[in-house]
Amino acid sequence: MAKGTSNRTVTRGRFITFEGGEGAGKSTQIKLLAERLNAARIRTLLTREPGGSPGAEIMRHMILSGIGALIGGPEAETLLFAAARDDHVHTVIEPALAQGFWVLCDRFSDSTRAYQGQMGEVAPALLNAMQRVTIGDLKPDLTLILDVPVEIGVKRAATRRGTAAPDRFEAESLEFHRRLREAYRQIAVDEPQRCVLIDANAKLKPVAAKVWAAVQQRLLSSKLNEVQHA
Ligand code: Z5A
Repeated sequence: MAKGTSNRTVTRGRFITFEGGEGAGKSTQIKLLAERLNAARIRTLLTREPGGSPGAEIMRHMILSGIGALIGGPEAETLLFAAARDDHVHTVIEPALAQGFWVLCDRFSDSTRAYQGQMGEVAPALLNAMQRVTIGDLKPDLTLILDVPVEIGVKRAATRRGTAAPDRFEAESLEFHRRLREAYRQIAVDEPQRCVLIDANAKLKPVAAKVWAAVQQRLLSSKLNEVQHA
């Protein structure tokens, strides 16, 4: 072995995604989880979609301006989200996981399923093809779906936005957000091994406690085993 190099193998990190409708508290809770994991000496990378890499952040501005919906409807938006995700996965998420970081991502492929698939009625064939190209076999180890009544989520988001104009998705109707909530709840029912539905209609601390309990139960018990057997 060359001088200065180590034969220590790096255990691949875990991939956790946060999903849910508008104002559910994803961005707030993901930061709290990162703090808790860091305190437990687990190296984390906090990222988001659309965006998360320099190239994808440029695309984020385009997408949220509504240009995709304007030029080609939900199919065009699907292609834009896919292009941003491809860059994000290959330049940020995969390298970080390989280096042992736990990657926490604010929205990921379930958002495409819910927004473009269920709400935009984009054909499953297109969604599946885009998924194959962008993420291949990459699958979150855990997806936390934050669930709040639509009126509450929309109100929280409006308070946060203040006097700024709503973006492409924030401007949708209450009925849109109701159907979106159902789409997410269905994902949780369809994939119970990967997803945990979190009742996020509570103050910050109780929601954070539920998030932490899910992470401990689903991922940290096996991590402790790894440490004990190392
Ligand atoms: N999109 C898509 O269509 N397809 C895709 O594949 C992907 C995304 C990846 C990105 O929006 C949009 O892109 C998104 C879906 C679409 N559309 N929408 N809407 P974004 O990144 O700009 O924002 P977001 O992800 O939608 O965030 P959000 O839903 O609006 O918010 P949140 O992250 O869930 O909530 P928050 O920012 O943590 O909290 C909102 C406010 O509530 C804030 O002032 C907090 O202080 C407050 N808050 C949070 N928790 C609580 C509790 N527990 N009690 C009281 N107040 C709280």
